[in-house]
Amino acid sequence: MTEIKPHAAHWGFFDAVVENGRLTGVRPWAQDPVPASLIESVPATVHSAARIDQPYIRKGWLEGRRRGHLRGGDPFVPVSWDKVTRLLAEETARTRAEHGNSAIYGGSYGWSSAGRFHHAKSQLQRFLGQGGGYSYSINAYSYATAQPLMPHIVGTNDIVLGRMTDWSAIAQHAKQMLCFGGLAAKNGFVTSGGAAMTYGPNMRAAKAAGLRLVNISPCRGDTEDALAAEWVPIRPGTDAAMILAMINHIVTLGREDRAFLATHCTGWDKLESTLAGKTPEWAADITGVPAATIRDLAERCLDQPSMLTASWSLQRADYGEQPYWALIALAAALGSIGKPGQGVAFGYGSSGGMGNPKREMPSISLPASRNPVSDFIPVGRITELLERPGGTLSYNGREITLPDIRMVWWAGGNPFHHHQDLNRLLRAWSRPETIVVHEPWWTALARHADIVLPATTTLERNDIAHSSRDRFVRAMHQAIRPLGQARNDHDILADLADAAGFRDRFTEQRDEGAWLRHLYARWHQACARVGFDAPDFEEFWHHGHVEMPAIGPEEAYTQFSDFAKDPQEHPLDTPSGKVELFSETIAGFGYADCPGHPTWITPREWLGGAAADELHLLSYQPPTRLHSQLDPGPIAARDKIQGREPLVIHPEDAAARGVEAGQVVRVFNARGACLAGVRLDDRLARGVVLLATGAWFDPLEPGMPGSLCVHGNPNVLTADIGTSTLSQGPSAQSCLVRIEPWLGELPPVRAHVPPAIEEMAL
Ligand SMILES: Nc1nc2c(c(=O)[nH]1)N[C@H]1C(S)=C(S)[C@@H](COP(=O)(O)OP(=O)(O)OC[C@H]3O[C@@H](n4cnc5c(=O)[nH]c(N)nc54)[C@H](O)[C@@H]3O)O[C@H]1N2
Ligand SMILES: Nc1nc2c(c(=O)[nH]1)N[C@H]1C(S)=C(S)[C@@H](COP(=O)(O)OP(=O)(O)OC[C@H]3O[C@@H](n4cnc5c(=O)[nH]c(N)nc54)[C@H](O)[C@@H]3O)O[C@H]1N2
Ligand SMILES: [Mo]
Repeated sequence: MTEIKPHAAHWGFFDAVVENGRLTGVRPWAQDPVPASLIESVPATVHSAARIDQPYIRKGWLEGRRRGHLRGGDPFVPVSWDKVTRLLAEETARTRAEHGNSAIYGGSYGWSSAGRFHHAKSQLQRFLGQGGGYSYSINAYSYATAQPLMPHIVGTNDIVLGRMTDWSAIAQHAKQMLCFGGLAAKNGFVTSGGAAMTYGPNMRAAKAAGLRLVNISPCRGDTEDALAAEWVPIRPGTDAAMILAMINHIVTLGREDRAFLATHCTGWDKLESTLAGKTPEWAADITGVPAATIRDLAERCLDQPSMLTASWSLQRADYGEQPYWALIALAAALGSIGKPGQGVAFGYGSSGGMGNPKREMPSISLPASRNPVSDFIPVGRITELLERPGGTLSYNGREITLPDIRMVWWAGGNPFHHHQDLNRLLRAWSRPETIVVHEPWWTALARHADIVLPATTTLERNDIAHSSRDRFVRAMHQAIRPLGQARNDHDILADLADAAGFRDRFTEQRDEGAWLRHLYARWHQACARVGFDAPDFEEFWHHGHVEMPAIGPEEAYTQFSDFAKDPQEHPLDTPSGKVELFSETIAGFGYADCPGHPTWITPREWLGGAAADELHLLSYQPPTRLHSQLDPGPIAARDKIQGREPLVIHPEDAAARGVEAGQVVRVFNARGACLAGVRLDDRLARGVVLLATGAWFDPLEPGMPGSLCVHGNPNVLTADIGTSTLSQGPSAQSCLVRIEPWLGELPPVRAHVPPAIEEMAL
């Protein structure tokens, strides 16, 4: 019997095809003009050999090899749910009693799944909060540098991740859009919790309305061909220099918008005094962009209504504040901030739904619990947290004391995917006494855990998907029964809450069905308050989705338009109420790596300081997956070269190193090494190589720091250094590597099969 079930993932809405209890296929959601392109990988991933069939405990942990022992090399011992629940409840209570609640790290960063009820991280943090608290993390890997910065400069983070100027406003009013880091089509395959349908159509509509796009990026492919963008190749990590030179040129022409700078900005004089010498010629040497091009672009911005944007990748690099702050300063000098469809905002090309025209509507989420612990880290400082208990860390004007972490608990994220310098993480990972992981798959994180709890995938449970970035709420119907002994994160935690005496507080005495109705009812009421009459739950569940009303072109939103019209009446939420081109607050912190105004700071690793044989590695987001998710699926498999992640390189750079297309190379630097398969692309700037994130970390000798990753995870190569003292963000994109042909025998990729399992009497 064939059944069709409405479903959703971060990679879009789809219908699941189920035959005899097995997920056999997926169909695009009929209403989606751009069918979600990653869904083909869902069935093979759900039924992958890498699924965790039952709970396991690391053998070494059972034998007492805990604090101070490297993880990743031990076999795992199968245990029953009863046993593991009892053991874990005891271990949690012991940790809290002996070391305090802050000794549990529950930051659990990661994307989890699209459903809002079974969102693993939210479930875990609700449980840990109610149980006494946990040390946590703030900010997201995506834009961790921008998050602390923007409130100082423009008083809001909406300019990076919230409601920003709509594409429809850009289409109506702008003639040109400068896109630092491009608008990579593949990034639109993904919208956290949403439909994947808005990204390309919004850009193409703007292009059709006459918008001219300029792709300023090392990679020509960062704008899709249909947009016919002009390509300005630039050296990675140097955008701030180019932008400052554009401002310098505008000042040289005497064409800066003095009135806007006086009424809407503070600190222009100070910034201006630092621009001397930052000429287009100066920037040409740094960026590789000809001075004439820099001048021409600046003049075109003066002559035509322009929108400025930069991808999030620019700030995941050394001193990533600088290009963002400089771009705001450029928009300020043009006087374009808040003019219809003009100004500046970030991330239009970084994820589906950015700048998608829609009305602000209530969202659906699991109610959080209070966390009694106040210890936290900026998210990218996880290794330092483990390395330096009791140490201090400067961050955004404060001194943070790092708690002494004894227990790490992760559900719905994967630091052995997302974190930089995995060999350093591996060493630091030996510090806790106990590491607990909920995972559907034997990911690198599960392999480096002590207590491994098999979680269901979304196909094995009911849920509701929703994103603040599109107009849909989607029903996610359970399609198949849980595989093996997998359980829902909520149920796992409810039993642990039971053991600790707070089941009812955790579950609020609701089961899955009651929770979904409850979350939907709260949303339904909130919608009624803003005048939207949503269908009742039964109708929604039966129909499969709710569509919220679209907005017409006359309602197109321009961010900061009120402020632009009347800065007295509508000041920004900054100390001056204006755009801060010089920030007394930031200057007052006294950080040499982030002074009080945007500037150019030479990156630690970049082509300008590289040896002749070094290459700049950009570990960008994968076209074939969401991060590490779906790596066992056919889309990722087809793209790999001899089973290794492709390394994209300019043909001449490859030839200079004696390597050819299709060959496997060793990519290396002082921090680590991995294998990758060579793919040639002459649409890439010379000296730059691309290796997407997300091939599952597969060390040749598991548990040995420095071991070769045979699969191609770039995070064995990236540096784990905060972007600056201000934001302490991850700086993955500042990374030099060398490559050489791999002449030895090719080691097998074992990432997608379970690790060694050993029975043990308990
Ligand atoms: N070098 C480099 N590194 C990077 C980046 C980069 O550009 N370069 N980008 C960074 C960015 S922007 C991000 S956002 C991060 C992404 O990092 P993550 O969000 O950590 O990556 P994911 O692979 O999405 O990890 C989600 C994990 O949750 C698991 N999971 C899914 N559903 C469930 C569930 O229902 N229950 C449980 N228990 N688990 C579930 C998946 O199996 C997967 O292992 O990576 C960062 N790392
Ligand atoms: N298919 C797919 N889409 C995704 C994701 C995924 O895993 N898969 N992940 C999602 C997530 S969590 C996030 S945070 C976003 C990230 O969104 P982004 O950060 O925008 O994505 P990236 O692919 O890292 O970078 C985009 C482009 O920036 C260019 N670039 C890198 N460094 C520089 C530089 O110094 N200067 C200039 N000018 N250009 C540079 C690279 O050529 C790269 O292709 O993507 C989201 N979209
Ligand atoms: Mo991200």
